[in-house]
Amino acid sequence: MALLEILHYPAPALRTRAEPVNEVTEEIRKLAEDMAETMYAAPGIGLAANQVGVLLRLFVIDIADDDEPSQLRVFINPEIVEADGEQVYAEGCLSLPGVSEEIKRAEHIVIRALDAQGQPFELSTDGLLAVAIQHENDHLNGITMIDKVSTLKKKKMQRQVQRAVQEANAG
Ligand code: K1U
Ligand code: ZN
Repeated sequence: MALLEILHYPAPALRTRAEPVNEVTEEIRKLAEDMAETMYAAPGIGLAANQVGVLLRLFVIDIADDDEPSQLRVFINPEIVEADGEQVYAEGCLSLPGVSEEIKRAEHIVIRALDAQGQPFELSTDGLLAVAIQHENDHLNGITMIDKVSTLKKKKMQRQVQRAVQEANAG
């Protein structure tokens, strides 16, 4: 397995719609494994392929707490087929370091996707898992949290990201 570089806003890949995966091959499974390792190392609860510069429709999620067994989920060519209700959650984003912002999303969703074996599945879920799925699905469509806030908040978030990246580069 390998750690991948996580791109930071405003990298062009974060603004680009990803393409469907044609076939779930060993190469795609290896990418999903590397993305999972990168997500755990960050640490984070999700990671979309755009965030590591790969423009394919695939993301990984694990919302298990540190004291729980890991529950890695791989979503390939995901489609949110139902979305209802409303919830607000203070989200983070590994591509927007230093930022936490309350984002309004659907409370309950139904998603269809392929798993790492290429098998179709459907998941009906709510709460944090639904938030994380919507966040990662937005990444695949070239949308980040910064596109969901007011112009004033957007400017604040851009400054926060610049500062966090500078601090990280300074060591
Ligand atoms: O896609 C990403 O940028 C990953 C992002 C996912 C996410 C977090 C919160 C709400 C919606 C989507 C993150 O994982 S940010 C880091 C984070 O949430 C976290 C980090 C350490 C422990 C627990 C959570
Ligand atoms: Zn993100």
